[in-house]
Amino acid sequence: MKRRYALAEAAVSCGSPTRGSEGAFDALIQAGLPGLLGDAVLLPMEKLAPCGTWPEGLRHLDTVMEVCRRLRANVLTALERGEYPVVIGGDHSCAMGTLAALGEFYGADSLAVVYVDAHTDINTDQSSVSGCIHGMDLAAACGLCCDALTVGKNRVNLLGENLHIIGARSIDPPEYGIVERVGAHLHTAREVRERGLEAVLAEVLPALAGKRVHISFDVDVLDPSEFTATGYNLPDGLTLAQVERILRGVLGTGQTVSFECVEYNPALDRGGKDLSALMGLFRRLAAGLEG
Ligand SMILES: [Mn+2]
Repeated sequence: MKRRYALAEAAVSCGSPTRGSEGAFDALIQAGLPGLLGDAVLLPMEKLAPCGTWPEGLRHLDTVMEVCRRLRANVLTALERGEYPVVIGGDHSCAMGTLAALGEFYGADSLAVVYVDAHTDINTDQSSVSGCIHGMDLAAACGLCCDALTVGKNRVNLLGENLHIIGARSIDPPEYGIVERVGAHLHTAREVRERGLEAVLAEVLPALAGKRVHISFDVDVLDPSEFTATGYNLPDGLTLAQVERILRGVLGTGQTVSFECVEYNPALDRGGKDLSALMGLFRRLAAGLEG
């Protein structure tokens, strides 16, 4: 039986240097996303006060963690009601809230994450140069960060071997070491280009067997020729068709338990071109979000 979708808002942008992605949920709702998802349940979030000046250290820690705590509670509510969470960021720091709920509900050991992103987001609070928390969510999920970045009662402790990053092309030097240390699977945009996407998927998809899978899709994985309404426009990205193929392949395993789309910034979307692209992608995937 099809589960009902729960569209959960993660109204946070100050885990990143760019304001505006906290408006993505409202933009997608207005564009008709709930209808596409069979009249999804809405789990909106009260917007917190705008982030002020740029603090030192872990940037806007309190705001980011407050959003993550609220998101964790909302995602848990959806899971307990038997709904299928679709989280709309916000910047990628919200993944800490989503993964806290998923780890708690399903058990971290049985959880795999397919992370489609131009970045690896696996800096710890120690290795990060920028202090931006949206670059630390995977390290936090793997239990590598300080307690201040723990969302629920306990760390998630996702196993690195269950982490599959696809499309990365902006990776900080320390992140390579962290990826290797935790045993995560990194498939860079360059690898996708050189070996072909099908070769990459032929490794990723079988490795998901027996797991419950969370898809975390950062729109900045897309090439700027097709999508620019996001904080980073990095050349040599993936095409919309490639992203659709990845998502369809992972959804096709029938093992996905949740989906997350982050970093769309409507404030940077002149004429709503990228909103249309994103809605098109959702439309083509809607039937198969549950696999
Ligand atoms: Mn990113």
